[in-house]
Amino acid sequence: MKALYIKEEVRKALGEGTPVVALESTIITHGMPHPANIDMALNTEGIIREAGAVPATIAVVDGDVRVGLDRASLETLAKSDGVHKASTRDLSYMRILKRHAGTTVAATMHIARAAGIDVFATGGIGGVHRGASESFDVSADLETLADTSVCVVCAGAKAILDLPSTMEVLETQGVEVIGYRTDELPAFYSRESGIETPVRLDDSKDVAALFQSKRALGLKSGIVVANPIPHEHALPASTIEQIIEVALKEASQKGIKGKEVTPFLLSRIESATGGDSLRANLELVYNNAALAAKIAKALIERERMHNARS
Ligand code: PSU
Ligand code: MN
Repeated sequence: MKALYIKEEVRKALGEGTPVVALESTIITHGMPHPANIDMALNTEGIIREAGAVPATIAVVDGDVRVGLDRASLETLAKSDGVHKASTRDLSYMRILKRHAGTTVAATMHIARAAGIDVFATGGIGGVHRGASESFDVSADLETLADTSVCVVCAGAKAILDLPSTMEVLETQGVEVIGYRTDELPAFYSRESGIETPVRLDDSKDVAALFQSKRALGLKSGIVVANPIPHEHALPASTIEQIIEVALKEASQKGIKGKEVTPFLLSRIESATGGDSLRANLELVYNNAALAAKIAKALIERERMHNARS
């Protein structure tokens, strides 16, 4: 049983120094409904290709950990009801059972790093849940960011989470949170959270430089690039907050726990906002994919310059 199945196109790109961008798959299997999910997956890969990089969507297919998926696998993941959600601790179990699973940010980061991919685009990262001081519900995404050297491009984190506590944990773990062309941590559907980002960079080349500098120092944690949703697609934070409060109450009444919490809240927000939040979600993912491709290209450029000098 091979640990990783890397698609030929991705393997070739990595060998030749063509930029590669990893993509997660829980967003496909548990983050949005069909058929919006398959459209999103294909469009996101298209945006990365147009920008001159190679997309590598990561998932578990029939128990195989795959880096780079063909269209048939993407469709299987997008369509089937019985697809699992795999974070880091679920990966080995999914392999033994030969299941299909979407990989979370944590699992995708781990696999990307093992495959030699430095840049990863997603929608939003997981974090500290509201009420975590009672429930201990903190996403494994944060643990993995602490010890996995990957650049994660996202639109911040959803306000279903406790954003100030999430920022505290990232600080403890040595994870830079870079506001891309913003001083404020974006909150997924909206550009505002009221929380300042510790670092602001306005150029993808500077993001690449920071990431490389961090590696050069031997620092093992990842970095988060928080890229706000474009103005024209953003939703007002106050509308979303009201919906989240209702969804959180319902989750606690129903006793939703563990890895079911995030998908439950996401689907409630989706239905309460109608098409608006889904459209916003798609647009922010596309925006992140385009930026991730730029960062991946800038990183390769820097590596070339470095090798030419030495
Ligand atoms: N946040 C979103 N959309 C998502 C997720 C998070 O806005 O689809 C997914 C990501 O895959 C993330 C996972 O890694 O949920 C976090 O789940 P948990 O909170 O169970 O760790
Ligand atoms: Mn959790």
